Amino acid sequence: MKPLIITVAPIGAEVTKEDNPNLPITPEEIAEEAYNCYKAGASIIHLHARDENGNPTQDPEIYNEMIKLIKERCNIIIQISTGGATGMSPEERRAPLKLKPEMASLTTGTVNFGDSVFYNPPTLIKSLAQEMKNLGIKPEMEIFDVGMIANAKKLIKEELIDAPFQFGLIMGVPGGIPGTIKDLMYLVESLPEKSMWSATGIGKTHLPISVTSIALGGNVRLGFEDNIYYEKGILAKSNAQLVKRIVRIAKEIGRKIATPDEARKLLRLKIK
Ligand code: KMH
Ligand code: ZN
Repeated sequence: MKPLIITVAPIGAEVTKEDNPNLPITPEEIAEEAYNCYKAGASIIHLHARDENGNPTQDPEIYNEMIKLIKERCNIIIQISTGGATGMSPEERRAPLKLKPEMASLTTGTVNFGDSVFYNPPTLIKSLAQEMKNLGIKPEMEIFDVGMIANAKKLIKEELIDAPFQFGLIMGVPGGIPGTIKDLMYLVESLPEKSMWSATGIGKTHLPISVTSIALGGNVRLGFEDNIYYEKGILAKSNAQLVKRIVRIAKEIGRKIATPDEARKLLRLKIK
């Protein structure tokens, strides 16, 4: 099996310090957390940004500051969010692409998101994919429900995405595909040829989805964006604590851990 690529998503847009006081918010806190996760074995960081009040923002200046501080510490791959938070405008969401990160997320469909709607109409998906292609940014196609794979295949057919096609299977969002093993198998079997994938399960689905993905030869995403608990009723102390556990499990079942440079090679990233 190929080495395991671990993506950490330490911030997200929805979780607050009230939910877990260990949530990193400021660029300094986020950079330190990135470094600790890198040391623990993460090779990609999925980045969201928060303003000085802790609210989600897509302000490129804040992204720029975070990226600078992270790059001073380590060579973890930066994947910025173009999803931001529900309700943000397309212009806000795409703004940090101008920083030319190595990777960016690209959700390929609209989905109910708890009590909100995460709105991704075809014109937006296509224009984000085109912009990423023009800039040489590798998209990670975020799949919250099965129809999004069909939309991703359309982008591939239109030659807007280069192989290997990187998919992030984000399971268990209320409104999206549930986080069961059966659903994971269905998503994986529905992916096109030349795909790579990582999976994450929201909340209590986190561990079963992670362990199954590792055993199947897929990759994993973890972190406070998806899950703030270490175990039932016990909050995680840090994102790095969650990375360390996955590294232990992976090693026990014979998966090596990819370094950022190994992940760059496997994903064929273009931007240095
Ligand atoms: N915060 C969600 C509404 C992404 O980063 O691209 C969207 C999200 C996906 O987190
Ligand atoms: Zn995200």
